[in-house]
Amino acid sequence: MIVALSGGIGGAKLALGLSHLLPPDELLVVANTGDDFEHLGLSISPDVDTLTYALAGLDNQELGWGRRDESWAFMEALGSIGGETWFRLGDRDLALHVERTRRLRAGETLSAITADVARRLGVAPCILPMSDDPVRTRILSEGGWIDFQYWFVREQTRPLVRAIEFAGAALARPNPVLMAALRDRPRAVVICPSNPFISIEPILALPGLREAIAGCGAPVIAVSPIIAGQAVKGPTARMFQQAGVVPSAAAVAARYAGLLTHYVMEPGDDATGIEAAIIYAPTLMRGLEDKIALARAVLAAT
Ligand code: FO1
Repeated sequence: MIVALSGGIGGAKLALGLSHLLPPDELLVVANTGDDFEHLGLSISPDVDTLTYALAGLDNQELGWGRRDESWAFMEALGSIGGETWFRLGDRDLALHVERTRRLRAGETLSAITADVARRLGVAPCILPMSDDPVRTRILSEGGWIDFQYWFVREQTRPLVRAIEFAGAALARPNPVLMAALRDRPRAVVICPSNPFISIEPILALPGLREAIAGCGAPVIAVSPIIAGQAVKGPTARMFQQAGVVPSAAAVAARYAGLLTHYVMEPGDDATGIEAAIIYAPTLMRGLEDKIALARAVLAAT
């Protein structure tokens, strides 16, 4: 079993590559749920959905989130009556949100709903929320603590990040399916090229998870989301700068200190100080071929 820890866009790309090389029952993709929130009365799970849509071939590649061939009648109608439109839910995406919210309220777990939706959309590998208990990433900026999506989407990541917390993580139970997979000695644990601060560290903050990964006896292979000091997408590089650290592949590896056996990074990037076997491979994933090639480089270390 390959256990892949993932946030949204970058992680979903590698997960798709891995899904082309592995039998479905040998890939477990663990989704960050720290980005989840309640909005317009709906339960939103962005990273779970980005993974689901990507593995179903339904993802919106321009936006990097939501569904392809989307229409926005609901948002337009909502705006016309004065509703909140800063967080955009497309009409087709809305169906998933309405249905997930209904099922959660009826007492089903996020894991069960995610698995059922994925199956209905034709996704074969398992997409697993990191926990069925609520964990909420919160950002401390000049104005105080705000919920992640308010910082990420409404404020467009502009407020300076002073601290990050994963509210609820200390009491959340890591997904038992994930813990069982780690106990069963997986073929490898893959840390996808996602933002370490806000996509991977909420997963690693779950009680016992770091220890379970470090002790699982398998290679732990991270892929750098930084190329030549720049993030492929999103605020990763700026978050390092705000923490007083020069953004680099090595700076990302340092966030995973003590966990990694292998580190996949862009040819030409500086590996000085990284305590893991270095695998140089192209990490920019434009088309499907790039995603599969990177997945192949990752699996070659196992
Ligand atoms: N990101 C945006 O930048 N703007 C949006 O309006 C937005 C809506 C949205 C709706 C559903 C969903 O699953 C994701 C959505 N995202 C949006 C992406 C999301 O905020 C982030 O990409 C992740 O939380 C970070 O991984």
